[in-house]
Amino acid sequence: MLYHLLYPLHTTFSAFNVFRYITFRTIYASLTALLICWLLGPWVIRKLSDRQIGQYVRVDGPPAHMTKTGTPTMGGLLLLFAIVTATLLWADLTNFFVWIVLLVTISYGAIGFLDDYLMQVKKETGGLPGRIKIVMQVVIGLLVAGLLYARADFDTHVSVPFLKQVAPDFGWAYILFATAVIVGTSNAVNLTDGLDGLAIGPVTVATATYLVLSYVTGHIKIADYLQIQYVAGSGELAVFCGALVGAGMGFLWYNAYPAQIFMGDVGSLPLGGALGTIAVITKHELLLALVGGIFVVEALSVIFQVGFFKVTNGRRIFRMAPIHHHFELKGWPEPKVIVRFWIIAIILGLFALSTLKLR
Ligand code: 57M
Repeated sequence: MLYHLLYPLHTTFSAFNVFRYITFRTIYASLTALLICWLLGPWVIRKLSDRQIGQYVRVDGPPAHMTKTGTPTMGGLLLLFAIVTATLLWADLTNFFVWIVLLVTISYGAIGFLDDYLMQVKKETGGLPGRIKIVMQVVIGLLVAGLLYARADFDTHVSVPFLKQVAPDFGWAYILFATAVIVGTSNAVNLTDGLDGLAIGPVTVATATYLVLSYVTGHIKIADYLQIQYVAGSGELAVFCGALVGAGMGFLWYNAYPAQIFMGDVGSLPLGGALGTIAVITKHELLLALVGGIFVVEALSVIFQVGFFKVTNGRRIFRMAPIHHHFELKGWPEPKVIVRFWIIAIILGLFALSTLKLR
């Protein structure tokens, strides 16, 4: 909004010319979202506590988690408010991709809110049935992928990290592929959100990585120099990524161990959905498996655990899945698991960026 209100005044006040720059607006979207989370955090924690919206902790989890019972949850509402507000304030609102990512963020947030509400407020154990959750996510994913596919300039080739010459064209099947990326990332982040700050840390790192990827993909000269696909208008997604990074840091201030608040499904589902959508729009879909390697390992640990359990009639690969619980049960203190996962997330993000040159 500020871009539309203030940039046109640059002919009178030359200082307002700065609003034309994505870099400037990305930085201030980040600081705006950070401040919103940082300043409103204590009030949100108080309000959730007053309304007894506290986490129910399953008894079959790691014993150490029982002390977390009653921790205020649904903190994702604060994350979403900060991200959407900062994006509406600082992004170019005529940009189609910004609205696509906002659509996924808000709709997946609504699905998560419904799940949390049924579980935390209505005390309906299990919340929204998993099947209904997945169907709603897939429908939104197909809608978004269809809207992108319908654009005349949208390319259905899929770039492969490290291999400059390999970019298979998926054609109409790209719609299914893109939907799988969006829904898969959303649920992988959801599974990862099982220790204090364990999801928001890597999500913030991954989004910072896609902030850079969005900027270079939307910059015709840099894209040409790096020989990556140029996607006109995708640079504006850097402003959304900046808002998410700022909100993530602000939320982590309160979600850091020992957490004063959990994000709930209302936070984990949209964060992963937004990340998957940005990966699709910037045409770095497969690279997300590297950038979001923590989420991939978490999800695969569950898939292998459940599959092995069924095949061997009750034997397990891990002490408990997702894999963060395995390390907990091995005796790693929770903060050690969390920070070591953050370190790996940062390494993966840096390595993913280096693949832009390693092609
Ligand atoms: C999402 N939710 C956390 C919190 C957060 C199929 C199976 C793998 C499903 C999986 C599952 O239930 N996943 C749901 C993970 C939960 O966190 C809440 O959920 C929101 C995210 N969606 O925002 O509101 C618990 O995680 C802990 N937590 C923190 N700090 C945080 O900042 O400590 C969360 C955020 C919270 C809190 O204890 O209650 C979760 O773990 O449920 N199931 C599991 O992950 C379970 N694993 C399991 O059953 N493994 C089996 C099979 C099925 C693979 C096995 O290994 O044999 C574990 N989770 C629980 N109990 N709760 C272990 C058992």
